Amino acid sequence: MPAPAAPPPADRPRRVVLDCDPGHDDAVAMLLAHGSPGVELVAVTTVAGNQTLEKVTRNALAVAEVAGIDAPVAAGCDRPLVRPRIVAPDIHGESGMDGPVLPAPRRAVDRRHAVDLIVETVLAAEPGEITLVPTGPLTNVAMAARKEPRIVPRVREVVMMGGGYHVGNRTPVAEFNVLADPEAAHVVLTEPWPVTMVGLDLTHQAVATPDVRDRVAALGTAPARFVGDLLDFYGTTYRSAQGFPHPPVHDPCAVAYVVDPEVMTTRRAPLDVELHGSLTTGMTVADLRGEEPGPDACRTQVAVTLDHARFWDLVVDALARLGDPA
Ligand SMILES: [Ca+2]
Repeated sequence: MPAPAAPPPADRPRRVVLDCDPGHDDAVAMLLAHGSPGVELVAVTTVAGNQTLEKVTRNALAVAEVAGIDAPVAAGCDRPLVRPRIVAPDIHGESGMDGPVLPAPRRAVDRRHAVDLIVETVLAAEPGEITLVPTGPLTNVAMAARKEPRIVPRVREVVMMGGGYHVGNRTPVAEFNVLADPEAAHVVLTEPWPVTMVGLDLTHQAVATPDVRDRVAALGTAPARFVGDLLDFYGTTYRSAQGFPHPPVHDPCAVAYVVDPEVMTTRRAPLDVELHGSLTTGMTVADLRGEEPGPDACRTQVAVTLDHARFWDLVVDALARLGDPA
């Protein structure tokens, strides 16, 4: 197994490609990445997931408009590698991002396919410079690794929102992003790059409590109002569809780990995904037996415990920094 590439100097922003399916929580992830001084959002790529590729790409462009994001937005795979497409209107609505009025994007989607943009971005950067943050099904990232294997040792790490080692949401044991394309998740988890799986065990701690909602509302800016409108809709569907009193805001947790690794604890564990179960397809399986392996023995880890206050401080601070870009 090749050694992970040397990390870039700590004083340089972490360069991130966000591969997403907006998606209410994907939108917050985009805003957190763009508003965090420690991160440079170099590209946004989209993948079919919460809704069709056409809808989630439109949503990504709308979020870019709200936040003044100039990074290219490229559309990727419109379906999983092997299985029929599933979408999540029960949580995200017919548009994939129901709730706020979406601004008409003034800019066009990038002409490149998302998979090509990921490959080009990683190959153009120094080894160890680019971090991939997938917050949707893993189709694009798996395709990129298969299309151009030279990216694998050049990626600093993959920090994915998906899976869970004790719990599912779409089924009792499977999380939506992994269940939507488990073969792609298998590729991503078994390539020899470092992977941090920010799964439901962690993200179910990232609930948008009323005090958080008040802090966002108090900012009074257009991006903050946009987030408030997102959380209004998302909170309602999460209550009715999943029985949560306050909604867990999954995707920005993965970005938060890149911004500030101290925001959560992690544990190293071998990881893979079930592809053949009659009850358990899409279940991510972490081997948590025995002593925690060291980084040389195991390049995958799972996120365990979130510092709730520190996480929401990162989100609110990022939103405050965005101001009113429109
Ligand atoms: Ca997502």
